[in-house]
Amino acid sequence: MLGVVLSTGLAAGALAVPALATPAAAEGPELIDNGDFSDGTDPWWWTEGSPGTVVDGRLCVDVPAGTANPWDAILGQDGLPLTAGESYELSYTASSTAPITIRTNVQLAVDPWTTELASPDQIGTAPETVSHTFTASADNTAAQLAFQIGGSAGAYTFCVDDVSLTGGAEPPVYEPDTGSPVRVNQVGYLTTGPKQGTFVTEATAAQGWSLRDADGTQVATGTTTPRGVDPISEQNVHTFDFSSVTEAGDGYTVVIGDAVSEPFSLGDGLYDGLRDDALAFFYHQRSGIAIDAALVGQEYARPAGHANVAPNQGDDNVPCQPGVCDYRLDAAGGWYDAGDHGKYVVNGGISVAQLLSAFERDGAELGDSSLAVPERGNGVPDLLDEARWELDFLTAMQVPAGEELAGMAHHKLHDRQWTALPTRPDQDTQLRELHPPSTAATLNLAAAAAQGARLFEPYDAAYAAELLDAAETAWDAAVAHPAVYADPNDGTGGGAYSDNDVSDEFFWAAAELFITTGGADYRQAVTGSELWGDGDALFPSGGFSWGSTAALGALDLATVDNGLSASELASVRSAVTGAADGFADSAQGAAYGLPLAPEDDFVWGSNSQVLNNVVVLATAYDLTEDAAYRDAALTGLDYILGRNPLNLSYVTGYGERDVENQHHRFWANQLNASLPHPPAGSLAGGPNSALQDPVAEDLLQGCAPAMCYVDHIESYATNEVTINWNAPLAWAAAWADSVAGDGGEGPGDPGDPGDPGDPAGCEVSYVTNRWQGGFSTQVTVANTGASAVSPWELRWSFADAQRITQHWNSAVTQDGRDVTARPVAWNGSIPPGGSVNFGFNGTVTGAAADPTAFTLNGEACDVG
Ligand code: 9MR
Repeated sequence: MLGVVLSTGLAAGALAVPALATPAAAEGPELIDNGDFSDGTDPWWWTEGSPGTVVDGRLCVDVPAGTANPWDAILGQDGLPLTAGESYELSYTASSTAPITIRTNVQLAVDPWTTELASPDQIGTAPETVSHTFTASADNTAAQLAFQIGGSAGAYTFCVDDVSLTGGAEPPVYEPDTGSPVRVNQVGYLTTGPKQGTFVTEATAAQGWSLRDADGTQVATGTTTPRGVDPISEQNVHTFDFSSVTEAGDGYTVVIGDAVSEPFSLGDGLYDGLRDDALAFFYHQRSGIAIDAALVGQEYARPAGHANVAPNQGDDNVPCQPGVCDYRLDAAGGWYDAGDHGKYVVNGGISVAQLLSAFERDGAELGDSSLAVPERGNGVPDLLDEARWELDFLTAMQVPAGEELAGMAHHKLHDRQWTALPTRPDQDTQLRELHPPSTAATLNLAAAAAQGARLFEPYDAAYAAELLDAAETAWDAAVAHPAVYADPNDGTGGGAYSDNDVSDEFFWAAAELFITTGGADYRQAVTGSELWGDGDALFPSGGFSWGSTAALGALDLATVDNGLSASELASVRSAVTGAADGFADSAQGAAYGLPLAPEDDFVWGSNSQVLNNVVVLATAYDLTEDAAYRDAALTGLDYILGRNPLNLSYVTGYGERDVENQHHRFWANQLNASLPHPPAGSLAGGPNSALQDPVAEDLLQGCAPAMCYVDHIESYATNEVTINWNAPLAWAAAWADSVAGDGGEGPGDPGDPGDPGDPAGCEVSYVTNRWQGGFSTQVTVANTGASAVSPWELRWSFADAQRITQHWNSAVTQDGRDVTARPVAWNGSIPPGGSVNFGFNGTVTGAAADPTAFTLNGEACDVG
């Protein structure tokens, strides 16, 4: 028979009374998650050195000999909501292999750890049920239950089961504050872009809307279009469209009846700040380097994390998990993945690749001294400096030569146990460990390093060669070990990021290696892949992601100069435009303009799925200049920035109703007011209809898919920040900035005619194939000068009557015999030592000599 011990908490200040005498406490809702350990150990945590495991349905913690204080070994659970004045009952059943006195505390989860309950409880060798009641003295959205079980000379095992904390008022049903029913992009709209919004109303008939400027003056009117019940929000909605208004200004509002939208701007400079802030996120997330107040402001400065300064273990000499390897790696540096301090090669690969792609598309705004990074002014574009921080980490995770699985990459490196919120990176005491290599990680490394190699080539050829060597070694290792998968259950102390289908990673890595090297084996791996020619496999409808990366390869093959034949190029480009057609249709059909197919779930990180679809749409626009793609890409950004069912901007610092409590161990202001909120430009993961964390489970039952989100720091499954989510935000913002002012008739800034960059030395190769009545020409323009030519403009005159009828990789215009070639969106800059290729077809009869004189930005070029 179990003994029963009943008492009241010390903080309640009363003598022991039977729990039955306080029925109100017992009647409240259950606040402990997984108190019977039927779901394993989550979300319980314990201190290092006294690990817990589930044994026969109980959680058992091995406490080593010689702990000095009760708090030297703790088993705890966070996130317990308490209401001042309400009474609570805590109960549990526990035993210990040696009799001990523990301290059972319900307390503030941060210093000064103020207790609501603090009870010394005797635990014997037979299981006994212990019960306490207490009255909370203060409101606390996230209190902590801590069993302090240390403080004895000997070693013992403490086991606990059926932990329950009930009481408090039944929490009111959570009703999100959605503000105005008139939903807009709270940042604003590009002057020549689409301008649409959504109105939530029970009305079924069209309503009048008016657009007001900052003075309240009406500048346009119209009527809404009723759209019925929107499936993602289950709201009855109308849409409205004021695209015809192009007058730039701030403080616009849309008014419908007595409802007024949040204010927004019309203008073309809306996205450059977001681009820079979204990129600054990566500097903030750097491991192994102090975050400098001069670059980020005092609030966000912090000491270097995991730099081997106590109490950190340091990432410069990291062992493997027991049994995985017997060497150590210096894997200092890199970016922390998210709100945790894990560093993952899988997720690091896609993140750095998307930053590199932003640069590869249009590096004009991402050059040296463009970002707040410590390497400003070193002659290398700042985006590449930031990327190098992660590329160095990825290559450091490679298994050394001579070891088993040499050349593969360890899947990840992280804490042995989850750390509590908040924990600043330099204050993390956990052991850091390398987890086994995986094929997916190895191919992430191969792809990202191959892309990095070609982009670093003009700036640091030796480093480019190192990257390429690492990439080729990784590729060979992946080919030799094509099915080494990460364990889906390896999720303690860090995320699992497991992925048992690596055909997409093989395609992506092969594509990057082929673009960089032109190698025949890589070409074969691209065109011989089961994914080649399968648009649906390359571009899954829910959006590409860390686990589905083929699109990264396909997008680069479609836009970056490479050795595919014209018909192969056409095939991969049509996969891009085919996918974009689907997303554009979805956006047009959706009342919130969302480029996500209605049947696709709102998954963990849904905002990044939206943004990755924006990347596909934007690339399709770059390729075709079809305004339908641009418009859908921009309405995708509208959704992220406020035109959504919750009327929230999911980017901190942008929009009137921006989120600010994302899950993060340093930006944890919600838990400790001395810590900052996330910095401007931090994207929240967004709605996740699977309710995969305790807060979401508690608050969001029954939510409509796009409303399964809460701006709460403990809701890690809806409200975390992550490098692979901020990367497409940065890409999309950079793209939107570059097409601002573009009316849809041509690509934006990179080729802006009439504004050529500085002249530089150049050499032109001009090769023509003739046939009866026609010709096809390939041109290579090499920059032989010392600085980048951006944008560029090549001119020549035909001696004869050639007429250009078709062109690719350049905007070519002909006026009589005079021809001008300018960049398309992705080749606006020719770096020193770099070149651009483009081509055209034409018609001609009779003589057709090749031109022999060319000027680049007004300066004569050599002809090679
Ligand atoms: O982004 C990841 C998401 O796709 C998965 O469903 C989820 C659960 O495995 O994990 C997410 O990644 C988290 C990672 O495991 C640990 N760092 C934080 C990441 C974002 O929440």
